[in-house]
Amino acid sequence: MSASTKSEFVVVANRLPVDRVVDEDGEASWRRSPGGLVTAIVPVMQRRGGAWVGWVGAPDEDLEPFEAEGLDLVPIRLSAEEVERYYEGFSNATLWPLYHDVVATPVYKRTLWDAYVRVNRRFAEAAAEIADEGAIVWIQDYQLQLVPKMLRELRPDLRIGFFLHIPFPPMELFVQLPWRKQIIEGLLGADLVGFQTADAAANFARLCKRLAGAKTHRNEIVFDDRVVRAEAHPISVDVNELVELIGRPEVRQRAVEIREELGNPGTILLGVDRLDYTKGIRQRLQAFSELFRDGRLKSGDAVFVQIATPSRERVEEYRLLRDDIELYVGRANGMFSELGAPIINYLHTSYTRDELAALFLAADVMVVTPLRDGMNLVAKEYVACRADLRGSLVLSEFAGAAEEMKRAFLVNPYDIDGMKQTLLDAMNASPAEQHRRMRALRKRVIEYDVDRWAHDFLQALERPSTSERSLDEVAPAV
Ligand code: GDG
Repeated sequence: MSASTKSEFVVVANRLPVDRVVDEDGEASWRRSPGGLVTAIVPVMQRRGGAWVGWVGAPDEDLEPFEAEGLDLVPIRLSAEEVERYYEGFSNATLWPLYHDVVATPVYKRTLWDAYVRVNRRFAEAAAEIADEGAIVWIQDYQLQLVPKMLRELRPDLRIGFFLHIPFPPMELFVQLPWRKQIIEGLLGADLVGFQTADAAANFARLCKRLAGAKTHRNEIVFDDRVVRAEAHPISVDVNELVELIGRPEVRQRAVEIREELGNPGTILLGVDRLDYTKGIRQRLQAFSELFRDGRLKSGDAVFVQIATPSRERVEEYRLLRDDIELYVGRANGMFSELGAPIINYLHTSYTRDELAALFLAADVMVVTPLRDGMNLVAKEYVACRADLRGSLVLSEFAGAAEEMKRAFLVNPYDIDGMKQTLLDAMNASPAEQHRRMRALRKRVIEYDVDRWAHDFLQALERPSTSERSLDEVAPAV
């Protein structure tokens, strides 16, 4: 790809959609990263001829734009200090806890903010450079909330969309942020700001009014003589990919083996999460092990498999969380297991998609109990894999997914007693009840998969803006 090539469609995300792989001879190449976002957006890029602006994932890498997996990739360089301050710092130690109900204490430090501004500007400049006249630019997630405004200043001709993958907090929490006005105005540089839920969009609109003096009318926000729309576009999963996986004989065979390896327990419960303090891993394991303490379950009745994928290991809170969970698992197993049959199988590692699909097939009860979550794709992946209409989903009310998945066994993860009862209800659900619930859940996930999500967002972004109508007409003074 030459430096002068321009693209009509540009995605801007913290990470590029490829990972570097090194073969046995030390030869490095790029492979498409797994994950719903990449799977959803890549076909759109292939149709439109798009470019992707992002960081390669390692510090101090100076790479020219390159092509991989048929994609035009524009790498952004981050120094080791920027990784620490912009990524581990402002993104993951400030914004992440603030946007997740302050379940950990956010770090507010001016040096982190300064790095966030500097890196956001670098992304905006790279996008401005690569975008064709009138191009569509789609910016992703909380690491890049200043990019819409910065990019609009550089390139007012562009059509700019932004999608936030994590929750957007209510005003009472957001106003803690010393740089709250800058973030709101940063996002208002977009034509369309997409959120996982209607509540998040409403929180944003309210803050625009309060902090930026914008006028709002339903989902339209008038700011700086432009109309910005705030809409819910709940992300989903690649149902076709998962259905193909569970159709493979080796995956089905592996599901049978998993049950055997676990000692053929009465019920297999499963949790699959990045090891993150927002995911409620500790709370669910506590509810489960208290059922043994109370004598409502005994060894052999049930086994909990908790996959905890390593995540953000350089951030202090994550190190503490790991210690906390591992101590808890050790204690619970020590107290309630029998020789050779731990009640909790805890695995701090990451697995292939095939192995995950086999685990989903083996699990009788999928337990998804975040304290707060933008959406939670694992809940949707489990449902997509249960073409047999068996299995039960226990789902936190505080996951974005709960808005669409009312037929799950919904729980408040802070209510340990309530969660204990719901786990038992899910374990004891009759096949007929499992069918009824799973059929309803699958209907939604199949109809509204990740292709549909990307398509709907982009269609909304391209829709002739109401700003072409009279502003007074769309936004009477409120
Ligand atoms: C953010 C928001 C929102 C997990 N372990 C392995 C593995 N995974 C895959 C899962 C799933 C993905 O990672 C995790 O997605 P989630 O949605 O559950 O959570 P976050 O990572 O926090 O994602 C979230 C999402 O963005 C999308 O907008 O839903 O709310 O927080 O796909 O299956 N994949 C593999 N091995 C593992 O060990 N291959």
